This record gives sequence, structure tokens and C-alpha cells, in this order.
Amino acid sequence: MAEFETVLLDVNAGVATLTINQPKALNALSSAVLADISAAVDVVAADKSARVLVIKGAGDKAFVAGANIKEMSELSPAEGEAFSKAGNDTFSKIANLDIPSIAAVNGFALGGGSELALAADIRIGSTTARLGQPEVGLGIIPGFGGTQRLSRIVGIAKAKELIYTARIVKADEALNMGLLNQVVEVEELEAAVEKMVNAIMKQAPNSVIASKQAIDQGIELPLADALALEAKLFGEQFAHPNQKIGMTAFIEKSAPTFE
Ligand code: CO8
Repeated sequence: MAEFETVLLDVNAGVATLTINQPKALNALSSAVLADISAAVDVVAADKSARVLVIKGAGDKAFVAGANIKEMSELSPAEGEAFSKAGNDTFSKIANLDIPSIAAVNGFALGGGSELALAADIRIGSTTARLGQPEVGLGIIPGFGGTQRLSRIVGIAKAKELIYTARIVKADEALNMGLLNQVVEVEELEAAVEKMVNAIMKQAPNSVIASKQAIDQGIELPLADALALEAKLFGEQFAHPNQKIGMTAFIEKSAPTFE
């Protein structure tokens, strides 16, 4: 398995786990960390055994406390744009993985940290999760996808409120607005993520991948085109042995064993 300086990557029994491993700096995203995330995600994309990606932060205080403010403080406008683009390219790689991704949010997920969690398909938080986009309080704006992905997930009005006021929300409020899918006690976070991973891994892998494609590509299209895309992907499922395996198992009242 590839080695990285600032992140850990483990692929085991179909589950890729990416850990941002800079706990002393609350896992803040420097350009070195972003480069390691990007390289690690390339490894995951190329690993055909990986069926789900889990993203977490090392330590008990933060998922990721944002882009590295010390590094950003001296950037020129052109360097700022390049840094934003590097973050966006990296997080889009995560969002565009074929396989689903789950962010395990423990503690602070602020700025770029919130945006990293937003790039995942699903967010499970502990009761200590604190999410927000504090950028306007630093004289910048969310630059790693926050203005776009937060709006798509919680709706434009809520995203505007959170971004304009820089308000950090606690786990229960994040759950209520759909920013977190689930909230559990800190000591239950790992088990809750594992349970979700297992629930996904029990399904037909090709159908999970096609569902993600239909949802993510469809949302960019006019409804009629998105429904046509759904029909096309639906039809394609019948060309895969897992359709027969799944339906035969249902009819025979047995558990399917998917390819
Ligand atoms: N960048 C750099 N270092 C950080 C960051 C950060 N975002 N967050 C924490 N750290 C460091 C601290 O400097 C400190 O280091 P040291 O021990 O060397 O002083 C260490 O981590 C521990 O942090 P604290 O002592 O501050 O811990 P507290 O428990 O007192 O506070 C907080 C925790 C509330 C999370 C606090 O650290 C904090 O407010 N951090 C900054 C949060 C923030 O504003 N994040 C958003 C940053 S902006 C951003 O992410 C923009 C993304 C888009 C970029 C666009 C490209 C241009």
C-alpha cells in the first residue's frame, strides 16, 4: 500500500479508509495535505477491490479544522485562485469516485474541512461534530466547493445563512438540516460507519455505482434528461448477472450472493 506523509490510507476487505493525519494542527489542509489526499484518492480509484471509501480525521478534536490559515495568509490573488483550484480538483476527485464515500465527522469540520465532508456522499457525525463555513470572518469565501456543494445539500437559503454569518452548527442542527445523515455518540461513531459500510456492501456493487451515477449526473440535467439517464442506467442493470442473482434470490426466499 502506498505511503503518504500527511494521510493514512488503508484498503481492507473492500473498505478504503483515508485518515487525515495531522492531529496537532487539527488536520488543517496545507497544500502538502491536499496533494497527499489527491494521490491517495488516485490509489483508491485504481484499486478495483475498493467498494466504499471512508474519510476521517486523526485525533479526537477535529475531522479537519479547515484549510491551513498560516499557509493561506500570504497568498497573492493568483496563488489564492490556484489553491482553491487545487482543493476543488482534489475534492471533485472524491465526489467523482465510482464508489460511494462516507465522511466520519468527529469534532470540528470547518471551512475546507466542512467542504471535504461535503464531497463525500454520506456524512455520519458524532455528537461532538461542529460544522461551518467561517471563511467570510477571515476575509475570504469558501473555496473548496462550499458555495456549491453546501447549497446542493442543505438548500440555497440555509447555505446563504450559514456562509454569510459564519455560524458553526452543532451535530443536532446539522442533522436536522440534512448536513449530517446520522449522529451517534463519539464511542459509537466507528461502529455506525461500519454498519453503513456493511449495509452498502451487501447490495449489488454495480447497482450501487449506477445509482450514484444517476443521482450525481442527473442533478446536473433538466428533469426529462435526468429521467432518460435513469432509464438507460436501469436498463443496463439487466445486462449484469447481479440482476438475475438478486431477483432469483428474492423469488427463492434466499439471500443473494452478488458478484
Ligand atoms: N489552519 C492552520 N492551523 C490550524 C487551523 C487552520 N485552519 N485550525 C487549527 N490550527 C492549529 C492551531 O493554529 C493550533 O496550532 P498551534 O498549537 O501551533 O498554535 C492547533 O491547530 C490547535 O488549534 P487551537 O489551539 O486553535 O485549538 P482550539 O481547541 O483552541 O480551537 C478551533 C479549535 C475552534 C477549531 C480553532 O483552531 C479554529 O478556529 N481554527 C480555524 C478554523 C477555521 O477558521 N477554519 C476555516 C479556515 S478557512 C478555509 O478552510 C477556507 C477553505 C477554502 C480555501 C480557499 C482557497 C484560497
